[in-house]
Amino acid sequence: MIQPKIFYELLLNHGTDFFAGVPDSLLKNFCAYVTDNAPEEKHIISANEGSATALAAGYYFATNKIPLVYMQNSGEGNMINPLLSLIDPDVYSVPLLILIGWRGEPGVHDEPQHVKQGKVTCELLDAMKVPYDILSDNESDLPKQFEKAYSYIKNNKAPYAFVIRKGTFSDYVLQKNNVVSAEMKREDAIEKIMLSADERTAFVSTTGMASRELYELREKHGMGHDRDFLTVGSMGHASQIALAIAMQKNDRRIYCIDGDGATIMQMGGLATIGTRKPHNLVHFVLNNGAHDSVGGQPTVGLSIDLPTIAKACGYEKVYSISTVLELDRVLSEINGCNLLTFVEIKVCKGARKDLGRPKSTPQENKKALMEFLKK
Ligand SMILES: Cc1ncc(C[n+]2csc(CCOP(=O)(O)OP(=O)(O)O)c2C)c(N)n1
Repeated sequence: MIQPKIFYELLLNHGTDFFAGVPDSLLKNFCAYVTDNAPEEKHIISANEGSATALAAGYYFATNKIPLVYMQNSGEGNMINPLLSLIDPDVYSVPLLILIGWRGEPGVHDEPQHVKQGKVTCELLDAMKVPYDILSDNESDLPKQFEKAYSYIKNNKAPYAFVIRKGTFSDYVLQKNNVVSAEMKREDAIEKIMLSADERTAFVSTTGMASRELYELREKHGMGHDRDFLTVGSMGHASQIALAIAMQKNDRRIYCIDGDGATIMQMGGLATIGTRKPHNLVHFVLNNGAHDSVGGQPTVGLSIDLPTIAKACGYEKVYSISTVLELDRVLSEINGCNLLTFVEIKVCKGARKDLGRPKSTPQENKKALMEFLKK
């Protein structure tokens, strides 16, 4: 295995001292090391992977140094546009090192949302003519791999990727683990929302642990899963799925359970919702100020005022709450109200150690929801 410290120092030795990206579970030890050790002006946890790519370009224009962008392979799609229309040698020709966590690597068991992305991770790089190497998990191989990567990047003023397999980095525990002082855990808040909704309400939940928790809470209460759409992939898009359902099914309520990282990743969606104003949509954002599902690295969720942004986008009712009492009050108020609503709930980081994963397949999930919506 590779110690994150060794890898980080090799990057510095090759002149790379700027890091931008979105955290990933496979890169979590490296991301945590960078969060703790890179100076603040040299590390940006970006809204999405496309933004990270553009930040890297800006850093290069200002310094002439080779930046690094890190991401889960789910983020390759978000990166493609700036990679091909900004970074590419046919356009501005920006030297760049990319780290890609390889979820769903063929032959390695993973969740359904990673399977297709895992199969095409390297093919996408091939199609974009970005050369890559699968990073060895043996530290003694690194100097050679770095040599090859950096000589390509420098000679061609072009991007090069390291694809990172599961288990490549050894453990590193995030020290800057900001504590959110809130009464509830994400799962407590989801349980209250779930139990407060009438039986015709459909739920659309976001990527990561929120969907896993909703699934398990339905099991715990013997409620079945047909009214939930679990957005297991497609980070940041749950609210748009919810919007379109709400507009077509305006005789029932739609509850979107979102995360702060996901909301910020595709924040433009708030403007679309706010201008459409579906009266039957309630958008809950469980704000723990972190990418909790992939290691707890910070988001800017607690440094910005999400309810004010939602209000400015056109949401009619907005709340920001952090206690059980407030949540109870808001949930009962919402029940009698027919206005587009945004509820920020500040929750603490962390999840149960024994949190499971959905047992039904995405297609079973979709079929059940579509039947439910017909009723
Ligand atoms: C496009 C994309 N980038 C990165 C990921 C990896 N990922 C999965 S969940 C998650 C964090 C989500 O954070 P947030 O929405 O705040 O919810 P939390 O985990 O804190 O509950 C990330 C980064 C992904 N699935 N898709």
